[in-house]
Amino acid sequence: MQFIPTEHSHRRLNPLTGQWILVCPHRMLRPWAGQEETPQKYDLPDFDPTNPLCPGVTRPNGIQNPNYTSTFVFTNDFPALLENVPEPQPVADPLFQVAPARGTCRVLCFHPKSNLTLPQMNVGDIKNVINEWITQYNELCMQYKWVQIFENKGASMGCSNPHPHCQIWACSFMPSEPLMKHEKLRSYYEQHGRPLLDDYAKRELEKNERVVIENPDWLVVVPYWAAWPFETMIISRNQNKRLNDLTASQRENLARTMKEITTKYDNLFKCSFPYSMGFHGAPTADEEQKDNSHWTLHALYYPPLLRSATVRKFMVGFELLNEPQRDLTPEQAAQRLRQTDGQKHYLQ
Ligand code: H2U
Repeated sequence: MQFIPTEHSHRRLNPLTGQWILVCPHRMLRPWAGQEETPQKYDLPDFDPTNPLCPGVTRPNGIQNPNYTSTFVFTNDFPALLENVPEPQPVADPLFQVAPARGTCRVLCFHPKSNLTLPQMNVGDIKNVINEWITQYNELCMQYKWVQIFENKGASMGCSNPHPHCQIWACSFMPSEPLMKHEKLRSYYEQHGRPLLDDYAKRELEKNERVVIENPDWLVVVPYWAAWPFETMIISRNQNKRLNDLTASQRENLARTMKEITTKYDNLFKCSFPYSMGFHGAPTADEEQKDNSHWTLHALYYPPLLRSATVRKFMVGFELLNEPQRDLTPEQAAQRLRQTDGQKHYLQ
């Protein structure tokens, strides 16, 4: 029998992590009687005086937000990381290793209106968000090795507040996932003399099986090794290593690209598509002086929905105990996203 990737189970390697992904396309046919998600409501008011992220509102800690008209950043009132914490003593015992963890956490509101999401904002407003990310990044990257900008969108991805916002965590250490990527990217560069993601972007363009959006600055693909059903990656095509390398026109194009992919996401199942997304780039602070030629700036979108606005993928059982498993193939997911309108939002 001949191997057909859309019918037969197989495994794919993620070269950024060394992790294998199990692909089981035939599983899309099974019936589903499990949990159903509740799509995010759209009938929110644009201003809610009880929402601590809205302009002019006094947060539970007594601090009043300014009457902001664009973006607004504040230090998280419940930060996971603090700048001044006592450090644990180093431990020799290999079974009880401990390391210091310092940092700061910020919240960045995208827009004064609570009832907008990124795909519903105009390109100018998204550009303001990108500029604010870069301002924050420039400030934090002097002191911290790793600055993680991320958005949790939708309650099913752990978002606690419907107001459009993201978080920024700046860490005194490189967390496990980027550290693993740092090492994989470096060993590919040492072997091939080129950044892995530059090579990957070129190969994806040649193959043209998983490309969702393409423009001179950015390439959006469902990665060959994607674990989540409609996972995508936005890759810089300009050898940028970090967010603050972007020129004004690359930022503008990033705003358009983000609007397009998130519009496609919303249009796919006609709902406010939940996801966690964030940027990965070369490490900062004392790591910045070192050779980071192996890095390429990219953004990752991890959306949980699988079949509809209400049926999501669960990474549980086999996945937790063994390795991620996906149902439809990355090529099928890319084709569906490519065919979905990315210009006009379905609510427009
Ligand atoms: P999430 O929706 O991704 O959870 O982000 C909201 C963040 O806003 C969350 O980290 C912070 C929470 O700690 N927050 C404040 O800092 N102050 C508040 O008054 C409400 C929420």
